[in-house]
Amino acid sequence: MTEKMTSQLAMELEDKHGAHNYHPLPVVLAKGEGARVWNVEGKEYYDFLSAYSAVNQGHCHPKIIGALTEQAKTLTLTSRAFFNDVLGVYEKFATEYFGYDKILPMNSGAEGDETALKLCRKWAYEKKGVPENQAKIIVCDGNFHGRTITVISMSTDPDSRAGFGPYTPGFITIPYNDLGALEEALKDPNVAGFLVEPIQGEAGVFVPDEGYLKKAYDLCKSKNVLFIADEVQTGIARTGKLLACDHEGVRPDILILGKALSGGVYPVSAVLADDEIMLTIKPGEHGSTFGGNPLAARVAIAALEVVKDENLAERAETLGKIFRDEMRKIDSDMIELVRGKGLLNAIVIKPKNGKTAWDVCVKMAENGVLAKPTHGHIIRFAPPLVISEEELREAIERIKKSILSFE
Ligand code: IF1
Repeated sequence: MTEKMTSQLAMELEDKHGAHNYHPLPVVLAKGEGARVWNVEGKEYYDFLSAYSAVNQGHCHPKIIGALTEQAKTLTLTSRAFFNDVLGVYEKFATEYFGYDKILPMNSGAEGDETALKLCRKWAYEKKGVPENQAKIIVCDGNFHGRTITVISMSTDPDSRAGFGPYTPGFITIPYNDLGALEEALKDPNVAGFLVEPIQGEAGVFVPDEGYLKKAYDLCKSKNVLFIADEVQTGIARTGKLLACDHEGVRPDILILGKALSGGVYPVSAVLADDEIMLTIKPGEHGSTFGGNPLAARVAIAALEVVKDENLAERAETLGKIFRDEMRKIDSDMIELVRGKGLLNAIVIKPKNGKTAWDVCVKMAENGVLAKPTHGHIIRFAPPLVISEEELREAIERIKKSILSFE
């Protein structure tokens, strides 16, 4: 390629040659470091999306990139037909880190969810005694677990779901944050699991009532039903604890992780569970070409070490409070509501003079802060957890200025 790259050219190339399954903000990024990214022309932004909470450890963290490049020069992929000398080290490290007997490594978050569903069904037939092909899994309205056919079969969002049928059966949908509905659904003896996001990310950072997770967990236990937490977005320090379930002292029977498990460097996901559940899947019954490769394993170890070394959970907790306080102080009737936990936050925008959350995001981008609207009227704010208080306050000023420009 001889033509000089510009933002315009990059957007034209994507439009012309790529599938049109996204509608991005007109910002073309070329470089990242910590909480900041730069476009092709060198304009600097604070990244308040963090690739949907994958880049919790900050862009191009030297320790994670070091692990990646070192391992990339040595051995990248063996498949699981053979052992490799890193996977077991990672498995020991990660199971001790999260407190489970076993880990099953995959790549994308959706694959993590698929794996958890398979594991739950297998457990239902082998341990709980559910009759063959009768297992049901309870899921929540407004959930987001990824893009595969089975995962969208659980979805209630028409954009994710419509036009892709027929759908996978075996799911019961109940309202989120509704213990009565859960109790009712649990009366079905063939229910094997309850899959839940501790905070619904895509739904607009919907934080359930305090005590919901704990009570939901207890209800599941009383019916011998597995409590399955999708912490792909909420996990790895994002909400102010290592896991969002930790806020209520809940230990999921099956835990799904992705995104920041690699610091956003490489697709790494995982499912964690104890032997009673995990060992129901036998050799040959599940797998992946790339899952558990030595590159992923090295990257994940480094990414998890960074979370502890740099106290990212505590940082998220403290900085999140500052962020919500400052947002609530902004004197604009466009701000209907500020909500969130740790550094996973959202503002509900009330349109004004025809200006919507999208216009606010375009204005923020002009002013050097990147965020993305979800469901039309909600803006999610999730900077890398390594952002300094000074950087955060500067970004807050830019956000304020952007919102007030519509007054
Ligand atoms: C896209 C949303 C976020 C997730 C949870 C599993 C997955 C995700 C809780 C699947 C993925 C992503 C995917 C990305 C947009 C994004 C997203 F707005 F769509 F909902 F983060 F909020 N569980 N979330 O949030 O993980 O297979 O993608 O690795 O465009 O699909 P994946």
